Amino acid sequence: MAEFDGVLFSDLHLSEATEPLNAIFDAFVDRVAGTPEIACLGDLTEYWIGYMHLRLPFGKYLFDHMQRLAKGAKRAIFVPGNRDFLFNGQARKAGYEVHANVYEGEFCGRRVAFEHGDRFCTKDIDYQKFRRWFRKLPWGFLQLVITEKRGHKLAQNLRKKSKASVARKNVSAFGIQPEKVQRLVTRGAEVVVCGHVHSPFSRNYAGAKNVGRLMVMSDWRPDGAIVGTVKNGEFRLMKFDGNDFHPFEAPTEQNVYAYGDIPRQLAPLAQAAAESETRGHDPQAASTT
Ligand SMILES: [Mn+2]
Repeated sequence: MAEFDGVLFSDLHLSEATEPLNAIFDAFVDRVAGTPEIACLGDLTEYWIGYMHLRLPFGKYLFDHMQRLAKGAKRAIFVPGNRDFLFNGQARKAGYEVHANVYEGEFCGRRVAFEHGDRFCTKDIDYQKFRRWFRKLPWGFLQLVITEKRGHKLAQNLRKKSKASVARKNVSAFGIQPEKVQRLVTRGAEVVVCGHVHSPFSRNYAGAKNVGRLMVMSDWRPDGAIVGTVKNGEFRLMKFDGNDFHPFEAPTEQNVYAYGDIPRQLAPLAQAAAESETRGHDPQAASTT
């Protein structure tokens, strides 16, 4: 019997160059294949150029793993991030129901809303503009006319630019803002799960008449990932370290998340350090925060 009733994960950022993470993903798939309900909430890959990616050994590897997870499940959900929404077609083929922005519905017997999380970061204006522009491009057409080689090059260049902007981010200005989470809770979500900000935390948000819990998963790192698990209707953030699932005491506020588990008392220090580093390197960031 499966260890959990449901499993959720996001922000793996896998590529052929991320061997330690791919090894953790191998172990993860071995461990959770057969789980009845599965949800991948985006940024599965560092970048994805569409069906042509399947010609690479890495593309095939990824597709096979995702398919194995979906095959063992009665419900498999894929909500893409900005790096992998061109995977949507492949996700459908692999057995996932694809929700472009949000899945609102039932999961493991609870009313849930699952998103990648970028739409919650409403103060991140540059990113929101980029997202709208990027998603509106005629990708179906571009995939037909751009050669495979040019596709990889183009996607890699876009990634380099976006990495530079991620390095500048600080939590208060670019993190999750409450309004859109509250709206989902008002519409009935008991549990809201997302990724995107790479900083795991969990807290309650009040809707009109009800309260819902937001759970934010981490990105994948060489020491493991904070993922979501469900057992008997109870959603939990847990750490998968490449072997086992461990309890994870999630902070209640969004913070900078360093390698390993940061004890709660140290989290504000980690944030202050990250922010002063940002200010030191980027005079523009100092003037806007
Ligand atoms: Mn991500």
